[in-house]
Amino acid sequence: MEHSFFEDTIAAPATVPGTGAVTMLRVSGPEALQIVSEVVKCKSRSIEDTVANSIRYGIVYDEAGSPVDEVLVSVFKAPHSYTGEDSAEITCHASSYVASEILRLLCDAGARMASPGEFTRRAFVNGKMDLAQAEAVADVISSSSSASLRVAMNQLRGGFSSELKEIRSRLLEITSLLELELDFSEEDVEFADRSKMASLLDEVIRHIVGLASSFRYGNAIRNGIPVAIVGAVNAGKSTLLNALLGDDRAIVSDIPGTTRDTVEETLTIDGILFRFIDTAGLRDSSDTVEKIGISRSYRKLSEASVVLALLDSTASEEENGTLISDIVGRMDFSVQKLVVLFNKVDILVPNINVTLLNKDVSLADNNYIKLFFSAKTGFGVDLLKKALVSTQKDLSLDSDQTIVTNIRHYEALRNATSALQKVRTSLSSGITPDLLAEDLRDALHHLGTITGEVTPDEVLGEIFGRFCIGK
Ligand SMILES: Nc1nc2c(ncn2[C@@H]2O[C@H](COP(=O)(O)OP(=O)(O)OP(=O)(O)O)[C@@H](O)[C@H]2O)c(=O)[nH]1
Ligand SMILES: [Mg+2]
Repeated sequence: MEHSFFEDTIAAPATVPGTGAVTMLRVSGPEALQIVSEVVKCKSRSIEDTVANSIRYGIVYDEAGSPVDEVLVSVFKAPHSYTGEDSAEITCHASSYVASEILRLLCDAGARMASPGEFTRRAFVNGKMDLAQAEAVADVISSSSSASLRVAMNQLRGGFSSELKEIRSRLLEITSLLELELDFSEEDVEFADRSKMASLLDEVIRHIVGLASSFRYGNAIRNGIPVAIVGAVNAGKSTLLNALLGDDRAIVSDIPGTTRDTVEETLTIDGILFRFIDTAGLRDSSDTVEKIGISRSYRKLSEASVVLALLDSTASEEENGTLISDIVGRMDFSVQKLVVLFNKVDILVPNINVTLLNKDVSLADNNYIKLFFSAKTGFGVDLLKKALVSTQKDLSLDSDQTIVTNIRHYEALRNATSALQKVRTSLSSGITPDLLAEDLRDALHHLGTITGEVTPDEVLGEIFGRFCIGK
């Protein structure tokens, strides 16, 4: 077949068996329609003779001639299908027995079971999408917030890829300037305007560095914006986690040092996915295990995008002051935000109206938000949620901005940057064009691994192997 590189036909369920009303089985390959025609019998024309992009009703019979199920078949013809091959999607009743019977009949008729991600891999190999887009398919499937969906959709629709294409063509422009020079190297002339090249290069480097630096945010929206809950022992950190989740997730007790390991849980607030990390209380401890826990608390503190510092309002000002300076001293305010919660106000002032107490709280763009709070009664939880959303306000992206969410892409961008920086240094030190061209090619290579132009087979296998079967 003209459009495909594959000779065999694959089949697999594309829906989770056992749940829902129907199951969809996908068949793709040069013999897909022939095979489905054998298995699904229609009243008039066969599936094979059906026009593309239409849906047929048919009945599946087993070898003995008894009906297995009544199904609907969507017919696609190469190259206008997900994989770029002839394909069919059979919708049957969601009985795992029915599905496995139909799959068995399909395999008897010449198909074979698909391995994980094989349909998408075919779509990639057949040029229906590049590698970054194929990876976005998995991201769309696993997206759990509007932000992560938006980023994945942008990548799926080729936003990232077209940006890379632009970068690539600029680098090719520079490379061709250099190559022109190489062709005439005998004559010892310098064609390429070095300062023009340098400024072109600076622009490209800035662009790539910008993309790479979006990864911190991209990673956050994919896995949840990390919010570390830190504070002294017994301050109420685990109570706070439970209050936010509305669930008894972490153990709460009045014994200091209850939480030893970190406890993580995600929650979507206003379409933003947050990952809350309850940590071991900070104190001087001689207990080996607790000490390990506390060092983890500090690590989570420095890795978090938002630090929720929980103070016990009944503790002394001095104690709280020491704690806060310890926490603040470990933060980087250029990338981290701090929310200070004065917890247990219910003890401090019984019958207090916390809403009134917090009425002057400004959620404006400062790095520091202060709230009176009670994790136990839930006073202030709504305001805290608003505050958390407000900490992410300046990060809200316009919908077509490219955000890098994939560590593989991030590493490729980093590698491309360092190759280009080498070119940049060489440029000013007057190194010969052949060496410059080599580093440029290196940078182009790294960029090419993102979209899959030069991605080795093992890497492809690893990427598609993480997909589910039927995708
Ligand atoms: N009155 C009152 N008690 C609270 C509040 N928050 C937590 N507590 C109590 O304080 C004690 C400690 O709570 P935890 O949530 O376990 O405290 P923690 O900060 O996780 O403590 P460690 O895990 O030991 O570091 C428990 O008895 C809670 O019921 C609050 O807002 N008001
Ligand atoms: Mg705890």
